[in-house]
Amino acid sequence: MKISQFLPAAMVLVLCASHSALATTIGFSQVGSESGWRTSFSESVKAEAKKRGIELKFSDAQQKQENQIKAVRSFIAQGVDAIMIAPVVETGWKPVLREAKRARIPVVILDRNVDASGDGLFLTRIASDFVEEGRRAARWLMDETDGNCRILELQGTVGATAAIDRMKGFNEVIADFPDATIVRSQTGEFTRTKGKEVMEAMLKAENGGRDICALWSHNDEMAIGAIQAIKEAGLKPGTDMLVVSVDGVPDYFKAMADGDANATVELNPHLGAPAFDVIEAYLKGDRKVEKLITTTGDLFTQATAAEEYAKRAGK
Ligand code: GZL
Repeated sequence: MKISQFLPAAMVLVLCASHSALATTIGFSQVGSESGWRTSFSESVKAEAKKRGIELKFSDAQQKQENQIKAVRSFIAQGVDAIMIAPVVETGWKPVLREAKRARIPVVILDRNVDASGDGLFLTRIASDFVEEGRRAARWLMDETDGNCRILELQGTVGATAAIDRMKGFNEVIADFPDATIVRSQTGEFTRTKGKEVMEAMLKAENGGRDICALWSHNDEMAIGAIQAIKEAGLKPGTDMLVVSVDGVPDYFKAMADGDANATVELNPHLGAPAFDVIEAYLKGDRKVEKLITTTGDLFTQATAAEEYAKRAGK
């Protein structure tokens, strides 16, 4: 029995039109809010969704993969139109990605990678080239120290693409400098608190840091925590010990303007727009999409820190 037998044609047209005008619903599983950069990334995605009239179901996993997987399963059960995942670590994603594929729900990976690229389990990944970020940080430091530097390294989250690849890029460059050595390397889990705690321990183990030339931190958050530890050890960060990092968050520009840090490679947090572009095109039937869409960022130093901070503060 067709509804149109009961309703005037005009009302059936209105019903159809209103159905097709229903907002696209997208589930977004976010790592957490461990850093200023992550918060900017989340806020940027939410603002872009609002601008486009997309209904965004947002889940903060507090850096726990099991919470991310639960959220993705919930999105599948709710029958969302698409899913975006910013994975905390690379492994353990294939089962839930297969479930999304069986439910015919397209998935876009944002920022860090998943170990599932060969199986057609996601549409595309949108991310920065983390290896190049590590190379750029190392090139800056080698230029600054003529390749003669004993380095402490604060690693990001163990198993996260950003940590794996930044380390790879940095080590690739310093391999050409026999007098550049990473003397200690430990994870600070991308957080300010852990970065300070781990730096305190590394300084204690390294003669109070007196023979250390530089700190290489996989993100600004840990570097800001470490700067506090360097000061408490009686050293001047940015002078006695150079500080180089990645992300380009406002607080780090402030630290550079204050002379407490020296350089950072900016990481673009605006991943929502390219992700929504891909999803909206896919939902309209476009099946052509790059497997990787790369974002870029510049290296910033103290020379422009004050003006860059003024542009970013409070944003
Ligand atoms: C890298 C991203 C990292 C940031 C950190 O793209 O995954 O995670 O560099 C964040 O600030 O915690």
